Amino acid sequence: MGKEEEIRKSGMIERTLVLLKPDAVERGLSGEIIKRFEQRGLKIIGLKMVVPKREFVEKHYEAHRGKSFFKPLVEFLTNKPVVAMVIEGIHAIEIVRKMVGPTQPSEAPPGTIRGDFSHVSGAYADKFQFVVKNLIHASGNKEEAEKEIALWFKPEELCEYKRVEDVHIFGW
Ligand code: FUP
Repeated sequence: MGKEEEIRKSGMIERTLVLLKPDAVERGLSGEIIKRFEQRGLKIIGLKMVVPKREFVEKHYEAHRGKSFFKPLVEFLTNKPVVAMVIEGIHAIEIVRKMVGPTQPSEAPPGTIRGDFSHVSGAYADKFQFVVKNLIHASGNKEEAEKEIALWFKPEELCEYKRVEDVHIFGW
């Protein structure tokens, strides 16, 4: 077995789904956010802009069905531009979540994507029945990542290629 094959078999090279939600796209932040993942050395292996239909958004957020924010949340993503991507890297699921920051932007530390580009609080959103506009979605764990990648991307939409950093990841 080659070294890369052995490393991939360990499960440490993960894939995660990231969505730049309509507030990120409409604020022109897509490039800035994508840049952060690229400069961290994470590999973008799938990337597209989509305008999802209601049923599709409901499927994505199925786990939140029945919660008070479900309807405004689904509404917010329905028929609006979303940039979807699949990111690959060592422990990518946890690393991307750390880069994204906590759900409530008001709690998100500077340096995180939510903490640098948004500030709305959960209390504010709840009081006026808004969805918390926090720019970005990232899969929470391996099971979620697998399900979400399969929902948003066909296998042939994912590209395998080498980044120059791969020599440091799979080599030496
Ligand atoms: P996250 O994993 O950080 O994206 O957050 P969740 O999966 O818990 O929530 C999904 C989305 O629902 C959030 F991005 C914003 C919205 N939400 C609210 O509007 N109000 C809440 O109290 C919780 C979540």
